[in-house]
Amino acid sequence: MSTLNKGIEKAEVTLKWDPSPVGEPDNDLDLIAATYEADTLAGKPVYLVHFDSRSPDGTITLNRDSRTGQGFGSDEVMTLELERLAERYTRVVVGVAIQQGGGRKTFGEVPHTEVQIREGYTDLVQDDFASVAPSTAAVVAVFARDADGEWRLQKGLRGFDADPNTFTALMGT
Ligand SMILES: [Ca+2]
Repeated sequence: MSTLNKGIEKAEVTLKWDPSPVGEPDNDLDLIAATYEADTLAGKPVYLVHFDSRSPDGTITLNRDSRTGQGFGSDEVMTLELERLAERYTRVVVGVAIQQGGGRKTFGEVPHTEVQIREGYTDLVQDDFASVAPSTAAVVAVFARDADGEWRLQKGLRGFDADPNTFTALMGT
């Protein structure tokens, strides 16, 4: 009977933002996905996907990354083939972190930041980070399996005051 309640099979996350003014440190935002097993200790992902880390089974892919936000269209793009994830993975948390190399930088200081999550042509999430303007990183969505094992989306941005590395340890909590 679960065919009537089919979950999300494949999702695409796109992120865009504006570059910093000439002479100022680059605006470098990173899309990050963290994958968890049901019995994982809170906050400890089994693996991470970001500009410097791939998923071991190729189910979550960062198709495009940017260190500056320059250029047209999306700056970072990530594809999550949720229906291909092994059953033991029960949760995937998607977040965005701002590189802090040039000093502390918040979402409020990066113009025209926008994240979208789509399944096919259906918009699941669209957000401009206004609600987390004082934060330096944010969870943007959580995909979690329901009782039937189907993937469901839990919406809602959650801001963190952490650098990207620290954020990866916090985003599952
Ligand atoms: Ca980046």
